[in-house]
Amino acid sequence: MAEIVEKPRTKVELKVERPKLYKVILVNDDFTPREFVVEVLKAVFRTSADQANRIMITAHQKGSCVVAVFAKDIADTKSTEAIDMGKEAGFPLMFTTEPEE
Ligand code: TYC
Repeated sequence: MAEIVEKPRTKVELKVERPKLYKVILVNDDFTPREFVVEVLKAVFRTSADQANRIMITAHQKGSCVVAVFAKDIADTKSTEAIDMGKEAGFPLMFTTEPEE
């Protein structure tokens, strides 16, 4: 007698979650020259000179400024790269990352 083979009925649903985005935040300090901050922003975050100036001035006046948002690994890599540029030049330039709400 032929065996009845049933297809599995379990429905597999793929849930694709949008990766969380992270803000990279520029933090003000009293030592890093303004022009150096602008150069780092242009080099690491590929901003225009105008955008870099506005971000730098905002951080200078308010204490911090969001530079851009990225996937976590990119946000971490870019902030480390930017901090290292400061370190190599002897400046305490600081960037932090935090998840977007
Ligand atoms: N406050 C610095 C100065 O007066 C310039 C500066 C701006 C440094 C923004 C860091 O995130 C910063 N030389």
